[in-house]
Amino acid sequence: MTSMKKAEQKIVVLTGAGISAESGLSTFRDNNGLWENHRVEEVATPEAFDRNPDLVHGFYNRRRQALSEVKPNAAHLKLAEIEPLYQSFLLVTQNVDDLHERAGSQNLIHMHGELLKKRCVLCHQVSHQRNDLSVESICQYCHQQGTLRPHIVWFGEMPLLMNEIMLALMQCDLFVSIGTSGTVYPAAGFVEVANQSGAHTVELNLEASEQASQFKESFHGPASSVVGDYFN
Ligand code: BV8
Repeated sequence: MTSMKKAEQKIVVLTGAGISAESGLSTFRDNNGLWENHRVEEVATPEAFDRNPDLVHGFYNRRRQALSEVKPNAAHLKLAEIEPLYQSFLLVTQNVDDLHERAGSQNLIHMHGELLKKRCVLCHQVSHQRNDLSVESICQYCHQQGTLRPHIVWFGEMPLLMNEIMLALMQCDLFVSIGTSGTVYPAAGFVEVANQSGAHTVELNLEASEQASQFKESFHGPASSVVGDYFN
């Protein structure tokens, strides 16, 4: 581990579904590939939405409503606590829940979008959404009906703010990956960018991920304990 003091360090943290598991939100690959009883291709692709918008709206409505029943866990809180200690701290999450915000994280990028936002496919306005969406929903900006979709990055779609993320990865001294299986790209390739930039790379996960061999250090266990142990 480098001898740099935290106050001089630039850190990028990547999180995945595993950091929200102990808050009660299901991960993607723990229950034999089914995700809330759906195959991913059925509900998390633009084709699925075109084919069956009611099914996809229902899938996201249920997950959006579930957010009011869960709260951040010790891992989310620890990341928010340490943020001001670093010269620069960027938290990139693959998660679409709002637990990092509720824990107090400030410099946060949701690269796969957010459950609590919607987007109009006609006027492209993105806005906050707490209640259910449906094909009957009307855009508050262009007043069209049936043009609203979850502001979620589906498979085959480009993740958000990739330029900012890549720049931070190329400039960071420390890259810490938490609670992700390392199976979804481009997020799964971030550790390689960090390694090539000369950063120290650490994996904190319940078990070795698909990218485990790429990390200089790894600590296995539930996020609510390994994150606190590593950053203390
Ligand atoms: C794109 C929103 C291109 C949906 C999601 C090579 C290069 C580039 C792309 C590809 C490629 N090969 C294939 C692709 C296509 C695809 C892809 O990667 N497929 C995979 C399956 C092979 N990638 C894409 O389509 C991406 N887009 O590449 O666009 C492009 C180029 C030009 C122009 C246009 C487009 C978009 C991917 C985004 C898809 N959307 N989410 C939603 O949430 O509803 S991805 C989805 O998976 C979630 O965001 C999730 O976060 C993410 C990754 O899963 P994990 O977070 O890692 O969760 P998982 O369950 O897998 O693992 C949990 C881990 O936690 C486990 O390791 C477990 O051990 C651990 N854990 C469990 N409990 C705990 C724990 N750890 C600690 N504590 C615990 N308590």
